[in-house]
Formats: sequence, C-alpha cells, structure tokens
Amino acid sequence: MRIETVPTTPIAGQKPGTSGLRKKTRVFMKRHYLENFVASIFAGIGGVRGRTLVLGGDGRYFAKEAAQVILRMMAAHGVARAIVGAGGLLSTPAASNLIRQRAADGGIILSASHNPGGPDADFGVKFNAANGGPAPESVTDAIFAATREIEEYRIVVAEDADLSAPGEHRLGDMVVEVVDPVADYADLMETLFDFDALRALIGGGFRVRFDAMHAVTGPYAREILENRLGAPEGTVVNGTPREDFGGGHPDPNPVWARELMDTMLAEDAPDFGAASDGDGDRNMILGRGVYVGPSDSLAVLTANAHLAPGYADGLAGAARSMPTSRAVDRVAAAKGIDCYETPTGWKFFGNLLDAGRVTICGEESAGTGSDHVREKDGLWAVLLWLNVLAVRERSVAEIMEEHWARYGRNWYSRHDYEGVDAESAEGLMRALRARLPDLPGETVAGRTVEAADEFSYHDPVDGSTSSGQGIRIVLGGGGRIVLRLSGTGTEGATLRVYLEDLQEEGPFGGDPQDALAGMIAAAEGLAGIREATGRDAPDVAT
Ligand code: G16
Repeated sequence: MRIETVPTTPIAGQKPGTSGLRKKTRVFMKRHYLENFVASIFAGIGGVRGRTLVLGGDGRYFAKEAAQVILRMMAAHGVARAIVGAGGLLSTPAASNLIRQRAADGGIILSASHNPGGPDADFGVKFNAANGGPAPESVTDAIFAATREIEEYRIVVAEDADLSAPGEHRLGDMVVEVVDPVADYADLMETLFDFDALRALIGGGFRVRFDAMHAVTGPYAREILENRLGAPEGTVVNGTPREDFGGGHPDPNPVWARELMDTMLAEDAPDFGAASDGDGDRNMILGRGVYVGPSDSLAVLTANAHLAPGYADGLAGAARSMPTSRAVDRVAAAKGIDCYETPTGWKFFGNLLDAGRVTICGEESAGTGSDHVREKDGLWAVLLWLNVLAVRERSVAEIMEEHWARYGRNWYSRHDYEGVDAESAEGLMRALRARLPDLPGETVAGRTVEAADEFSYHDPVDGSTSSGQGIRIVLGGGGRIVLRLSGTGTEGATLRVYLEDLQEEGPFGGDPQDALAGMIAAAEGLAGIREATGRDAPDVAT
C-alpha cells in the first residue's frame, strides 16, 4: 500500500455550523477542501489509528466521490475498520444506530440534510461521536482549530472500494465492511413499536402516504411500511434516492412538500401522511385535512409515547430547543417530568440523553427523537404517531382537537428571510441586542414585554456554557418572539423569526398566520425586519 503525504495549507471558513460543515458543492469539490476538513476531523478527535468508524450519507451529488476519498484517507491515517452503508447510503438516524450498535468510535455522515443537492447546490460533512450523536461543541471547536493549522494530510493510492453490496474488502491494512443500510435500523424500530398493532391498523384499511422526497428515507420506508407492516405498494412515493433529490428541496414542510400537503388536504385524502428530509432525520406529520406543526407534534408525542411498548414505562423527561414552542412544556408540567430548554442543534440533547435525564426531544425545525439513538429520527416519529393512532383509535384531527382542549394551543410559525446580506442581518441582531435591557415593561402591539434576553445555555451535565444562542422576547398572555441567525445556510445570512402565542379556550381552528398577526406586527416593530432585509415578507413561512 502506497501512502501519499500531501502538503496543504489552511482553508478559511471551515467552521462547523449547527450541524457539521455545509457549503456549496463546488466549494467542497475544490482541491484539498474535503481532504483538509476530513484530516482536521481526524486530528480534532485525537487521531484515528486503530479505530472503527462508520461512513455513510444521503447519497447526494458528489457523495460517491467523497466517500472514496474519505476511505482512502481513513486507511492512510490508520483506521482499523470502516463500516459503510451499501451504495454509500445511511440515513442520519441509521448511522447513529450503527455507531452505537457496533460500538464504533464515531462516524462521518455526508449530507447537507434538507438543503438541495447537485453541482450548484449544497454538500456537507458531519462527524458523530461514539455515543452516536453529533459532535459536541468542544469537539467541533477542536476540529475547527485543526483546520487552521493543517499542513499536510495522508491518503493511500488505491482503486475505488466496491461499496455496491454488503461484504468485506481490504483497503491497505483497513477492513472496509459494507453493510445493508436498512436492516439494523428496521430491527430497532420493531423493538420500540407494536408492529402487530400497526399491521392490524394498516390491514384494516387505514391509508398511509409517505413522501421520501427522492431522498435517503425511501428504502427505509419501503422496508418498514410496505414490507414489514404490509402497507400496499405505492404507499411510499418518491422513494428512490436521487443525487439531486429530483431537483427539489428535500425539506419536509408545507412549502417544500406541497405535493403531499395537497394530497392530504384533498377530499379523498389518506388517513395519515408523512414526509422526511434529505438524510432522514426530519419529519412532517399530517392527517386528513390537518397539518401537525413540529412543535405540536413533539407535545402530542410526549403526551402519548407511553402507548408504544418502547416507552411503556413513561418518560424520564423532555427537551426542546429554545425557539421550539412551549407546547411540550405544558405536557411535561402536567406529567410532572422535567422539560429542558437547549440551544438549536441536536448536539445539545446528547448529554441529557446520555445522562438519562430525558427520553424525548424535539425541535421546531421538524426534528423529533428519543434515547433510542442520538439523532432526530424521521421514521421513528412516523411510527410513534402510527402506534398512538392504533391504540387511541382516533383520527389525527381528533387527537389534535383533544390535545388543544386539554393543554391549550400554542400557535406557532417560523418566518425565514433567506440569503440576506450578512452585515445587515448582524446589524439587526446587534441593534435589538442593545435594546434588550430597556424592553421589559414596554408595550409592543398591545402586549407588555415580560422578559427580553439573549439565550445562554448552561449544560447541567458537563457544566459548559453556550452563549449568543438567539434573542427571546416574552410577552404577556403567552406570546413570544425569538430571533436568531441560522447556522445551516450556505449563502449570506438566514434570519429566522419564531412567533408563538397561546390560546387557552377553543375553538382552536384557523390559520396560524392570522392567529399570530399581533406577534408578527410586534416582531416588525421591535426589530425593523423589513428595512434590514429589504423584504416585504418572509421567503418561507412555516
Ligand atoms: C440542523 C440541526 C437542527 C437544527 C436545524 C436548523 O438540522 O441538526 O438541530 O434545528 O439544523 O438549524 P438552523 O436554524 O441553525 O438553520 P438538519 O436537519 O439540517 O441537520
């Protein structure tokens, strides 16, 4: 085996964001770009000699080439065994599961999640630690530090490894173990949910539609929903992973999963609809004629999880990211369990899950998950919903009505302003930050400001502090406005404005944009969004 040592120099801007390093695909394809970052991961985790690492991803454009480069670098840096999903595929939750099941030292996932794929779209690389979860900030900081000092990397000179089917090969001294990407994950799901009840539900004529958005979840959904649960062929649509996700935006929300929305809002709609994103960790839930927002979904699942066998003993606690609505807090309070508020980013749930403080976690960005892996998990959320529906024998719409009647409705919407000039976006945040001390007591859009601060998280498990995690303004009557800049965009800045308001008495129907009109006006009044972004309306409102 010939190992080449390639001299290189640091490349600016390789700082991992909310979820790994995401850049334009053409940036990743530049000379040394991928290699520098991968060698920096190896350095940042203290070297990889003798270690076992998992490798996979959502199969987007450039992933095949990148996987071969990474395998050659793993071999050259002394990795003992690489466990790779056949075809280079592994959904993010399946990768997390594999790392845990095989007691690997971590894994590299090639994905830019819900961002589009293709030569002119986005690519990403993230590292997950031995617990199966996204690397914590201490590790991503070490990786970033390594990117700024790198002088060389090593790579073996070899033919491409055959990743087409399960089997074992050698690349120099390293074993390349190619595994079925679906089987272990599907087996895990069978341990958590009542598959007999689900088979009976579906066999009884309950109609399901799952939109895989041409992304990685297709093979997983087909195996679980169609093969193991007996749903008719065609239940899973857009189920073949494509390098460019069929030219779409694999983001399961009412805007990007319009086709599914239209199907579910039509008269002859199926009973249950769901979608997942590029790498299979996000989910969207719908019933006939009803869309369940991610924050509400987290609250409903927290209230009902005990109905599934894997959670029959109850939940240790719940956690949500700060911008996620406080609907789950109301459920946790009623159940008498702790509810933690963490910064945006699944990595912040890891310590709470590892310490057994929480069982369920979720985010407004369409992520829900539990302690079964250390990532959010799209199909898991779908199966838990189905399990709840099977036990409760209610429609999705009825479950939502009953939930709101009991806990009240936390109206919620997120407004995104994408590709905004970074300096203007930062200027808006700076100006608002400066006003925070004076805001409490002021009246905005008819409501009194009760509290205003910039969120700082003190991890109760490892004692670390993460500051600058978004501005939150709490208004009387259950209103709240949160503003932060996204950490997953690849162009300019994305300003996210999260709007929430509480209604305690029914009727609960209506359009969230109408119910939140007061909050929307208050946000504009406080932050001057139109002027700073140059936009009259958000690019995406979900
Ligand atoms: C990632 C993170 C999530 C986060 C989301 C949005 O999701 O894993 O924890 O909520 O990005 O982050 P931001 O608001 O900074 O763009 P994914 O599905 O893209 O990996």
